[in-house]
Amino acid sequence: MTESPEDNTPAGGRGPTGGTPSHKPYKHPTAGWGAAVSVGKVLLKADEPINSARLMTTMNHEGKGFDCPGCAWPDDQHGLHLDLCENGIKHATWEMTPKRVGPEFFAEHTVTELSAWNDHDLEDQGRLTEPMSYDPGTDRYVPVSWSEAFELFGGSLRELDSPHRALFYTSGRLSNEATFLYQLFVREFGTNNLPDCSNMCHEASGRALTAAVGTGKGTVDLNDIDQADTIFVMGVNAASNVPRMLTALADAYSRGARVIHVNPLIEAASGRTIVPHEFRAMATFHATPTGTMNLQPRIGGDLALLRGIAKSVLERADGGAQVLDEEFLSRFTTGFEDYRALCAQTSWSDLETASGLSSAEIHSAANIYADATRTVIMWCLGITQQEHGVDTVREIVNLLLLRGNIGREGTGLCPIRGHSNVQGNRTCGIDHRPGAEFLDRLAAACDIDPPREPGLDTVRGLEAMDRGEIAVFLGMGGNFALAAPDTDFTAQALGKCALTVHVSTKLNRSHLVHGQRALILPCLGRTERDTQESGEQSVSVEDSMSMVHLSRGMKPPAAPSLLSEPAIIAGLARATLPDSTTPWEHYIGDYDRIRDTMQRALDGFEDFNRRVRGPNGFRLRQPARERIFLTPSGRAEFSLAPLPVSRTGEGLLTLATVRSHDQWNTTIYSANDRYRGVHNLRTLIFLNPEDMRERGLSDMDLVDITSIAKDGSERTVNRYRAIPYDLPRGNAVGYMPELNVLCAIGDFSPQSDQPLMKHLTVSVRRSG
Ligand SMILES: Nc1nc2c(c(=O)[nH]1)N[C@H]1C(S)=C(S)[C@@H](COP(=O)(O)OP(=O)(O)OC[C@H]3O[C@@H](n4cnc5c(=O)[nH]c(N)nc54)[C@H](O)[C@@H]3O)O[C@H]1N2
Ligand SMILES: Nc1nc2c(c(=O)[nH]1)N[C@H]1C(S)=C(S)[C@@H](COP(=O)(O)OP(=O)(O)OC[C@H]3O[C@@H](n4cnc5c(=O)[nH]c(N)nc54)[C@H](O)[C@@H]3O)O[C@H]1N2
Ligand SMILES: [Mo]
Repeated sequence: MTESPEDNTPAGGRGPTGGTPSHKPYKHPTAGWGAAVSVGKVLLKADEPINSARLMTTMNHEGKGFDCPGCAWPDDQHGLHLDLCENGIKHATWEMTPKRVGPEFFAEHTVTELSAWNDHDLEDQGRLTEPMSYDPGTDRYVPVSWSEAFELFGGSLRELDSPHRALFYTSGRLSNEATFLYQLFVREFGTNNLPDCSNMCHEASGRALTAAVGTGKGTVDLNDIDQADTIFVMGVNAASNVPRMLTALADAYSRGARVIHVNPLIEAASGRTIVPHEFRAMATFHATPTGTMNLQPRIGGDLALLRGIAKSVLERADGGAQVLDEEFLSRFTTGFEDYRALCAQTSWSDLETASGLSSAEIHSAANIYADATRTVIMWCLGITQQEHGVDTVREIVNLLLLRGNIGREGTGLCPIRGHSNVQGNRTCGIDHRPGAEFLDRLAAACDIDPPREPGLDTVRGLEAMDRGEIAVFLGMGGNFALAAPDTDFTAQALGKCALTVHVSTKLNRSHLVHGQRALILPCLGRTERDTQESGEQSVSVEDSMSMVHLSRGMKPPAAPSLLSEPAIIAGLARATLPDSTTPWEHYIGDYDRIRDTMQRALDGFEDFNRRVRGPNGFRLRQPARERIFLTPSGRAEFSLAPLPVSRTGEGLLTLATVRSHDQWNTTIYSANDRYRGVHNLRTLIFLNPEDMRERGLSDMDLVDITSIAKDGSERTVNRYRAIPYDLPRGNAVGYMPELNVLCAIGDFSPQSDQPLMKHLTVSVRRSG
C-alpha cells in the first residue's frame, strides 16, 4: 500500500495512488464508446465478464431482476431499452466482486495498520464474509458468531440509562422492508435518533417542498419529462451521477425542447451524448446535444438567478404580456402579491452581484421560461448543500407557480435523489422528526408506544457523541466516518462511543474509526438471492419519482454466513428487546408479512403485496401533483426569502466539494475523472485562471487549502494540485470525501441542518 506523498489527509479519504497525474479538457460526447470501454474494463476487472454482463441485462427490468444499487433515477417504463449505464454497472459489479475479506485477512492486519491504507484499497479487498468483533487487546477484528454479535449489541443497549444514548444511522440503500423493521425496532426501543444520509443530501428539498406544496417529494414522472418543452437542470453532474438522465435530455433536445444547465462548472451533461441503447448512434458515433444553454452562477448564486428570472417575467407581465397563469395563481396559491412586490423591490444590480450573472443572461433565461408551455425544474446537491438551500428550493417553487407549472402534464418539481432507495427510506419511517400522524398509525399497526420527542440528525448526533452523550452507534449501511463532515472531529466523536456497529458489504473507513468495542456485520447485497423460511424473497424500493417496485437478487450469496438486512435487524431487535411482542422471527420468514404490516402502518401502501407485483410496481400518491396542497393554507405557498449575502471576504474563495466520475460517494473506483479530463489525481482543487494568476499559481502547482469556519476555526489540507478550470471568479471545486476534513462540524445551514458541503470559505496558498 503506497502512500501518496502529496496527501496529508488525516483520517482517510484517500483514493488509489500510482500513475502520473494529468489533466486536459474533455472534448468528446458523454456515454457512448468511452463509457462502453470503461464498462468493459470494469467487467474484466470483476474477473467474470460473462456472468456479470448477463446479470446486468436483468438489472432495472420490469418485474424481474434487481434494482440498480446506483442512483434513484426511475426505470424506463417501456422496458425496451438496455436501460442501464456505465456507473450503474460499475456499482453493481463492485458488489459482485469474487474477492473476499474473511477472518484470515483480519488475523493478518491490525486495525492500526489498516488505518494507514487508502480507502480504495480497503474496499478493494472484496466482500465481507463473517461477523467480526474488535478485540482491543490485539487491536484486531476476530470472528464471532451471529448470536454472540447480537448479544453484545443487545446487552450494550439494555445497559443504557436512556434509549436516547444510542444513534441509528441509515444510508439510502436499505430496502423498504428493512427500513420499516429498522425504524420499528428503534422506536420500540424508545428513540427517534435516526440520522441518515438525507441529512447531508436532500433534507433541504424535503423541508422546502413540505412548506411550499405540502408534501416533501417531487411532482414529476418520466412522462412529464418527455412532455416538457423547457427543462432546467440545476446543480447536478448528470453525466457522472445520474447517467440515465442523459437519454431523457437527448430526447428532449431531439424534439426541440430547451435544456438549460445551471452550474458554476460547465459539466459534460450540458454537451452531447451518444445514447447507449441506440445501436445505430453507437455504430456511427452520432452524438445528440443534451443542452441548449449554460448559465454559470457563482456558488450559492441560484436563489438570486431564480428571483431574477421571476422578476423579468413579472416585468413582462407589468408591460401587458400574458405570461402569468392568473387562474392558477388565484385558485391554488397564496402570497403571490407579496412575492410580486418583493421581486419589484429587488434591484437588478443586487441580483447580478448575488447571482454572478449579468441581467442580460438572466433575461434570456426568463424569455425562454416565459415562452415555454411546460417547464420542469430538476435539481440536486449544488442547490441543497448550501446555507440557503431551503430558500433556494422554495424559489424554484415560486418560479414554477408563476406560470402554473405544477400539477399539469409536462411540468413540475424534480429533485434528483441520490442513493437508490433514499426516498423510500423516508417514506417508510427514517425520520428524526416524525409527524404525529405517522407515529399514531405506527403505534396502532404495530402495538408499540413510540417516543414523541424529535431525535438527533447527523450533525446533532455527532455533536452529542462528542459531548460523550452517545454510547452506541449503529450504521445500517453507508460509511458514516467518511461521509460525515469534519473528518477528524467525526473520528474523535466515534472514538468516544462504547460500541460502534456497522452492517456492511465491504470493508471501509468506518470499521477502523471505532468505539471501545466494535462489530462488523456483513450482509447480502442487492444482487444476491435472499432465501428465508418461505423461499426466495424480494424487497421493494421507491425511485426518485415515487414509483415503488420489487427488486430480487439473483446471484448466490457472496458467503454462506451472510444474513439479509431484515434478518440482521430482527436479530438485533430480539437481542435488545427480549420481551418484545413484535413477531420479528415471523416477519423475516416471509417478507410478505412485513409488507402486510406496512400497508396498515404507512400511508399509500394499501394492498401492498398485490400492487407491488404489478409490471412496474405502483406509484405512491403525490397530492401536489393533483394540485392538492396539504399546507396550512391549503394552497401552494409563495416564500419571501431575502437574498443571501456572501460571507467570502478579501482573498477568500467559496469552495464546493463534489464527486468525480469514478466514485460512488465514499467508494473510490479510480483516481480518474474522465469528463473533467483528470487522470491519476484526486488531491486537487479546480480554480478560476484569474484567481490562480492573482496568487502566482501555475497549472499543477502544489497548494495548501485552509477553510475558515463560521466560528473562526481553521482546518487545512496540504499539497493539493491547483488546476485551472472554467468556473466563476472567487469559486473553487474539489473532491469529497477527501475535503470533508475542511467541513467544520458547526457549519451547517440553520434552514435544513445540512452541512455546507458546497459552500466552504477557504484560502489557497502555495505549499511552503
Ligand atoms: N456515479 C455516481 N452516481 C451517484 C453518486 C456517486 O457518488 N457516484 N452519488 C449519488 C448521491 S448519494 C447523490 S446525492 C447524487 C449527487 O449528484 P450531484 O448533485 O451531481 O453530486 P456532486 O458531484 O456533489 O455534484 C454537484 C454539482 O453541483 C454543482 N454545484 C456546486 N455548487 C453549485 C451551486 O452553487 N449552484 C449550482 N447550480 N450548482 C452547483 C457542481 O459543479 C456539480 O456539478 O448522485 C448519486 N449518484
Ligand atoms: N463533503 C461532502 N460530503 C458528503 C457529500 C458531499 O457532496 N460532499 N455528499 C453527502 C451525501 S449526498 C451522501 S448521500 C452521503 C453518503 O454517505 P453514505 O451513504 O454513508 O456513504 P456511501 O459511500 O454511499 O457508503 C458506502 C458503503 O456502503 C456499504 N454498502 C454498500 N452496499 C450496501 C448494502 O447493500 N447494504 C449495506 N448494509 N451496506 C452497503 C459498503 O460497505 C460501502 O463501503 O455522503 C455525504 N457526504
Ligand atoms: Mo446523497
